[in-house]
Amino acid sequence: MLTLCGFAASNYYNKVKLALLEKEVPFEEKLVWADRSPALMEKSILGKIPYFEIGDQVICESQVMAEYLEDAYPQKPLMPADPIERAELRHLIMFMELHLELVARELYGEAFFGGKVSDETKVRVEKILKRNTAAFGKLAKFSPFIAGSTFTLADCVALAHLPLVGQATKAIYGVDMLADYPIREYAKKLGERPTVQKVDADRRINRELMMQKMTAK
Ligand SMILES: N[C@@H](CCC(=O)N[C@@H](CS)C(=O)NCC(=O)O)C(=O)O
Repeated sequence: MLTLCGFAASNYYNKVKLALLEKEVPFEEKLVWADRSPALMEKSILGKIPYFEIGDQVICESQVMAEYLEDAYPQKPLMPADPIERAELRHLIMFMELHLELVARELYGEAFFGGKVSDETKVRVEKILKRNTAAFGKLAKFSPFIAGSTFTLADCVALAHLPLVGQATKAIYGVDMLADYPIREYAKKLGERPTVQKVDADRRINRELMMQKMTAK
């Protein structure tokens, strides 16, 4: 049995979970907090979640996990067959992860968790995000899906990450730096899918639990 390990408040966890649900791959979930415990570090070399346990085998990194699913469960594909189209889809995914989410992630401590981010970091991140959010329009289609007319792995990524990037920039700079894009409408439309509703319901419950754990510390 395929086991998805991690916690449902995590955007990377939810990217993979949505792919599993969309592809109708049977799986179990195991709650693992990113607590750097020896047990976690043994599975995931940087102590990051999500990861898969498949018998004794562990697969880390959400994109590697998602592409493993494409290889192992080719039914209900979330990537096109054509190599060029696959490359374009990977480009869009990589752009959202490297150039939007990973950059905005530096703001999350203050935006979502009551921490403090230095002014130097805020200035640096804002400069990078200005450039990257402007360029994003050259790749994202929203017609109605992020990569065009069909639901793909890029939608699992976009739904997991884009709202966070918007919320984090709004919280730190007072401006949603993705406001030029129809993300609210897009998320609402995709929110009609039972798979997306399931991921979101579990995310809310787990986020409550995570906040309780953090305040109890
Ligand atoms: N590149 C990784 C990123 C995963 C990631 O950053 N996960 C966060 C939770 S959303 C985490 O485990 N953070 C704990 C840490 O970095 O120590 C992936 O795609 O799986």
